[in-house]
Amino acid sequence: MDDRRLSRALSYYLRHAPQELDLPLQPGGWVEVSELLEALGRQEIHASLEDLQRVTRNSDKQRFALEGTRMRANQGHSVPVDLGLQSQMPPAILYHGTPRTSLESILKQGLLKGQRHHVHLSSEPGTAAQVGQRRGQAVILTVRAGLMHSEGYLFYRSDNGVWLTDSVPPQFLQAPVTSD
Ligand code: HQG
Repeated sequence: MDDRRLSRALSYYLRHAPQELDLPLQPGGWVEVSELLEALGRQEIHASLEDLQRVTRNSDKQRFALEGTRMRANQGHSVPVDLGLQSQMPPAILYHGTPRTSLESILKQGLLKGQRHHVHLSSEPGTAAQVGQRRGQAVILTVRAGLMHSEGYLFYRSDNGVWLTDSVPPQFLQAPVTSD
């Protein structure tokens, strides 16, 4: 299995479907590497510790963490998991990239977390553009995170630098910049 497919499989099982591997997530989203490798093997995904280390190291967005004997996805879960993140003060402005087709609904309803645990925000517009472009022509929304924080909204920062919050009401969103 090439690294790209292994990375996809790890994202899927560690964020969304640990139960399919019969592998309960420990607090923080961790699983034992030995058990993970064995469970992957049962799915005909044959990988070694070195493969996990390489995929973790090379993940463009630092999706995974390997610590001691354990591995986890840093964020993006849809299964219940407590990542143990402390809320912190965000920068004044954060960015969210989304396909143009979602814009009207977002400006009406605000940003909603959907299947994930949080709305994902980026500190750089470039990163937000990449996220939005996954699904078509992207627009980048500016989020007045500092103002939200001063009004009591909580923000978290995942180990790989993604800013997370529960929702962003429309009054904290600013007109989008088109990315080409
Ligand atoms: C949109 C990937 C209509 C939202 C990425 C997004 C990121 C609304 C989609 C990470 C809406 C949800 C997260 C509303 C939000 N009306 N559409 N009211 N509120 N949306 O994938 O932020 O590769 O759950 O704009 O790179 O796109 O998985 O969130 O388009 O970092 O590591 O609903 O996932 O990282 O989509 O992406 P997602 P996202 P990984």
